[in-house]
Amino acid sequence: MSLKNIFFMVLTSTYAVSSFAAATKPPTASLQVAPLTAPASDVPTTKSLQVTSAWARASTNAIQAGKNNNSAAYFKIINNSSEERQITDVTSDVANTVELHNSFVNESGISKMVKVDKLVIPAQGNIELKPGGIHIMLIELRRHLKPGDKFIMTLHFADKTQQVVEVDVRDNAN
Ligand SMILES: [Cu+2]
Repeated sequence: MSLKNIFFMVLTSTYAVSSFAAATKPPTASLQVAPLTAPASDVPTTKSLQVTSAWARASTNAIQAGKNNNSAAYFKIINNSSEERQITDVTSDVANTVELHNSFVNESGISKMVKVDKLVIPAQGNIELKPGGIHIMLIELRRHLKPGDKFIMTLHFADKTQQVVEVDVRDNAN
């Protein structure tokens, strides 16, 4: 075999290895993102979570600098799968900061909130976020949330998947 042929073989095998590596690259996280148009009550599959009754408290004032312009979002989430799921983060463009919160009443009878790291949805179970309990805290709203408005929140799970939720803005009293 001539030196030229050996050189050619090395070249082609290098090419084969690199193209194989490219073809077997794991899918990027963006492939797992639900489309923005997905309705909140998407039909559940064995892998997915069903989110129902997603709503957020209307903000009391138009956004003004220095005002207490926070809100909170609530929903029920049902896990039909046989695996526990954990919400580790929530994002939305309606607020500068979005946090997972739990409410409790302290020994003086005063209602307090505490930030939590994650929300665990047990296998074949559900959790309900509601006023006075677990909620999604929307801190420093970027716009006034009026009753009848809708906005999008993205739930981020510990397994790196995401789920988009459409949230209805409602009056506090309703
Ligand atoms: Cu809170």
